[in-house]
Amino acid sequence: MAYTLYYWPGLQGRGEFVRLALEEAGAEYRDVAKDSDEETAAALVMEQMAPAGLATPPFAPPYLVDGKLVIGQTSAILLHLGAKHGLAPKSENGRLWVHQIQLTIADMVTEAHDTHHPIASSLYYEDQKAEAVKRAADFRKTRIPKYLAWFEDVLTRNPKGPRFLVGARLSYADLSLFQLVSGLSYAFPKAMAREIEKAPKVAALAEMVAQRPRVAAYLASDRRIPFNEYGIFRHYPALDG
Ligand SMILES: N[C@@H](CCC(=O)N[C@@H](CS)C(=O)NCC(=O)O)C(=O)O
Repeated sequence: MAYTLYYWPGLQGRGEFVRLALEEAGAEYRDVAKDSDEETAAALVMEQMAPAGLATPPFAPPYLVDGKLVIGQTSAILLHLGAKHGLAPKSENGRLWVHQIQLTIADMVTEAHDTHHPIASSLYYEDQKAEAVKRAADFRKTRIPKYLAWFEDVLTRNPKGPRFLVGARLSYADLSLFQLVSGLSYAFPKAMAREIEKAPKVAALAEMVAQRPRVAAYLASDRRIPFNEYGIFRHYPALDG
């Protein structure tokens, strides 16, 4: 088994960005979240994060074990997988540009999470609902349009055309943008129906990624955990509009 992915069971979360890259690459991997019952899987994720003798313990899941390498941070995992599986350009400029786009996607993922947990991740949504309603209103009004406009602009400026974010080939950033658009559309169906119309190249990219044979097979399989209200992208009607 080439890789082991450690992530919380029962939700897509940030682990999904890694899964999409592994699936598109056709890589063999063990997904700890799906190996056993949820309690055992969660315990394993905690246990293996900082085993004795490991000098590079990740701060939080997802983390990927590749032989002796243990890599935390979604964007760092993707940087590694991108280089190994041809999911990023070979040039330093291209590699950095894909990484920069991924980090921007990661920023938006955190902001999406913070719409339902604006005060503390350790509190229930219901205990911070009033703040969540305010935070989500701003996210819908200013942040979704600003990020989507930036992704649209990146596609428009790509000298090789707007099919991919970078150059003329698929990169892990394209997979991640697909996941971001899917998650936002699940969480904020009303707002996204409005906003994605203003970003037609982003919408086309998301559609194109969904139709790639390996991604389509993965999405149709039981390996794809459905969106739910445990993950980052949660649909709470009070937060949409
Ligand atoms: N910046 C990190 C964030 C990692 C993260 O926040 N992981 C969550 C699950 S999605 C977690 O379990 N965090 C525990 C914590 O922050 O204490 C990444 O992109 O991977």
